[in-house]
Amino acid sequence: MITAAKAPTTVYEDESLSAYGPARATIQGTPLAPDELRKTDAYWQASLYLCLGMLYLRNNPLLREPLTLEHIKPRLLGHWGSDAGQCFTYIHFNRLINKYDLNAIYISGPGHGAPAVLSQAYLEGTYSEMYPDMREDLVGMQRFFKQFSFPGGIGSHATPETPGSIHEGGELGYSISHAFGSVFDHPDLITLVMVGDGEAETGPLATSWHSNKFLNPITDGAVLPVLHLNGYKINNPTILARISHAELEALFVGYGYIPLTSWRAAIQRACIRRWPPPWNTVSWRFASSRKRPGRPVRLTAPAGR
Ligand SMILES: Cc1ncc(C[n+]2csc(CCOP(=O)(O)OP(=O)(O)O)c2C)c(N)n1
Ligand SMILES: [Mg+2]
Repeated sequence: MITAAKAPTTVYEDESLSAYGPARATIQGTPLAPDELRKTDAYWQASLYLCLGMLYLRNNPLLREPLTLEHIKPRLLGHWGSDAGQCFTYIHFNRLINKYDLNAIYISGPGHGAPAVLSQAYLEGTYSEMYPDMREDLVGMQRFFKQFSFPGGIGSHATPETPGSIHEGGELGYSISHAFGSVFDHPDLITLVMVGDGEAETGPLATSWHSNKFLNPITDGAVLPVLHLNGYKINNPTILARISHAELEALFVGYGYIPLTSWRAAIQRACIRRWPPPWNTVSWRFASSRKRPGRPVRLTAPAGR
């Protein structure tokens, strides 16, 4: 018997996601207190500043002097594209890890956007702990910026030197497989995996959405894939950001996920909920009307470009 998959109803049924569209909030209420929201937003802005600093600056890290050519890296190597979305997701996931005392890891599919994870390591203090010459002061920040993708420094992808890194960034396609591998036989682990929309076009990644068929919800942990629809693979349009939103949702329903869509403003106010066994998974929810447990995939809005 063939049963038609029922796609969840979206709040914006008639509106397709556009890489150029406005930020839209889809949740009701205010899960974050105003002060918490302000601080989280400030942390995000600081992260973005660090990302830009790594990409462009070799000196004058806090722009205390008027910017000159001498301060700018002569050759730019590095990706901005996924940095904003990755920082955003990382920060909010961190907030939830603290709030719910979760045992969790973050896997960066677009590991080419290394400034995202490096900025977090630096702000958390682990970078300076591991590399004491890169302290959280003016001199340390200058070194931290300059070394990024620079002769004698570190790579532009999330390389093994990145504190806490166990997944080499750079070769696209394996993030979902690694995420599922990480939770097999680890029932308490939640792995959030960020997938670039360009990365999603690689053969290995396109196939690996089906890894959910191998997951035992009782003996394994949970994977929370976040698809980052920033619309581009470097500067070329991505397929998943160009099909209609209904088609995109239907695709993921077909893969066996419950797609939840968050626009930038919605992510900021996203809340988390743990379902009881046997689902044993975490569901990010932006609309309280959704009561169905499952294995969600999040389709994240353009925030990177
Ligand atoms: C297997 C593989 N093929 C090609 C590349 C070259 N490459 C680096 S980044 C990138 C685009 C990735 O797009 P996306 O995941 O959307 O990241 P964004 O450009 O949005 O940061 C490509 C094709 C690669 N790193 N690995
Ligand atoms: Mg992209």
